[in-house]
Amino acid sequence: MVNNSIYQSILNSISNDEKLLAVLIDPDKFSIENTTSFIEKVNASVATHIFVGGSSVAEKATEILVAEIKMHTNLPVVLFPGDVTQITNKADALLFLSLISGRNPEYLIGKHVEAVSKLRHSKLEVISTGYILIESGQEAAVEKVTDTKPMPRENIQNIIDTAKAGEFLGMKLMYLEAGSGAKRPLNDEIITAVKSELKIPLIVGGGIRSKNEMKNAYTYGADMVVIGTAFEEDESFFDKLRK
Ligand code: 1GP
Repeated sequence: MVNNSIYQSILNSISNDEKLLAVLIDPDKFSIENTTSFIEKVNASVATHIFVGGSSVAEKATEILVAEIKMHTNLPVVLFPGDVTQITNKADALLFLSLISGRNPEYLIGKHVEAVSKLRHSKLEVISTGYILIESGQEAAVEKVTDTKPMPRENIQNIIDTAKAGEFLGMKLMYLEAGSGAKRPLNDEIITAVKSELKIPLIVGGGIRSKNEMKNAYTYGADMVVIGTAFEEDESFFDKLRK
């Protein structure tokens, strides 16, 4: 039987008109001693998912952190890996990312092939996800690590066509990204245009630092918002997002 419970629950939430929020934890920037208190805040907030991943993470750090997080929450823990080494069976699901804004074959198929030996007998729910990096005025870590260029903001048609191509290829989620720590989040025009083209759920992340920016992303069409840096920099942000 195909394990698709997390994906199915995302679809169910969307059909019930519920908005989703993922808190992104980068093992490279997070002190494991802080897990209990941080996850307590996540649990008390409107967050619906925990994403774990980063552009460059030490081997085993993800597995150790995910195991610790799972001891403190019932929220689904979803891997958002920067590399194959970050895949661990301790999580509930894996965003099987294809960097479709770029043209580096390693991030379109190479890493995926490498990942299979870890996934073949795993119970991790594998969710095929298109990942589109949009330029934000500064070089994103993803650009450096993957040696790809982001898509220019102005060329909206190309962004839409890329997202739609991902959907036609069978991707189950589309992740529209301004890059972690982006100075400004994606604008209404881009989110609205992409949303209007897609039948699959739309995830939006990068540079969202206030409740207002989060709400805007939902209003423009995001089904799920991902926030990482704002929580890393100031955990009191959770107080504004209490259930
Ligand atoms: C990064 O979209 C995520 O991949 C979250 O971005 O860290 O800017 O919130 P921030």
